[in-house]
Amino acid sequence: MYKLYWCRDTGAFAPQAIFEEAGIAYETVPIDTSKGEQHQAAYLAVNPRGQVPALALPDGTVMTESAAMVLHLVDAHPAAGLAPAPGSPARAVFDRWLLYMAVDVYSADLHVYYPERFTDDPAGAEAVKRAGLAAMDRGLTILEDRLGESGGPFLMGESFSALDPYLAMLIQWHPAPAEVCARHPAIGRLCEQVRSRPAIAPVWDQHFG
Ligand SMILES: N[C@@H](CCC(=O)N[C@@H](CS)C(=O)NCC(=O)O)C(=O)O
Repeated sequence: MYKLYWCRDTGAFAPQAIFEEAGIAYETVPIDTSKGEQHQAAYLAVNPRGQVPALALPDGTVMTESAAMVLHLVDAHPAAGLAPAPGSPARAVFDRWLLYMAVDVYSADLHVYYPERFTDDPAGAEAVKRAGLAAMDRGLTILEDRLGESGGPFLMGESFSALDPYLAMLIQWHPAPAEVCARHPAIGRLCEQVRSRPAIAPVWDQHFG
């Protein structure tokens, strides 16, 4: 069985949303980041970077990186229909937006959450945070434009995919998610669609409720 090293309000939401949507059996191993458990030896043996999530596959292989987990799970469980077929042009589009969100927007958010990690000048932390927020806002504008181009309501157009919970998760980490949704109505509609999906709603409450 899959084993998801888990904490509420973290990137563990992305693989967990896939497990629930696809009806895949998994167990969670709680790692309380508010207590610093991600930096304790037992967890560092799983993920030396001290970040949540981590995912142990049924054969024991351990993965880190939420976007890599998404790619692995959608390919390992194609019947769930959460991504276009590998190698197809639509899949290139899917990969593009998943990587954009993980590399650009998730990273920008980490600058907002942990500004002191990105400067050796204690007086510079506020500036790092502002720059992270500005980068996040630029990224969200690009994603709103993508929803316009796809025709929505989802990042892949009419089809819900594993991209959509990933974007909705990033929005919840913005310091002002309601303002983001008001400023970017297509993103607001997408968040509502994700939040209200029967399989995802309980996971949403666990993480963001
Ligand atoms: N690139 C990683 C980032 C993981 C990450 O930064 N996780 C945050 C929670 S969302 C974390 O573990 N924070 C605790 C810490 O860094 O000390 C991924 O996509 O999985």
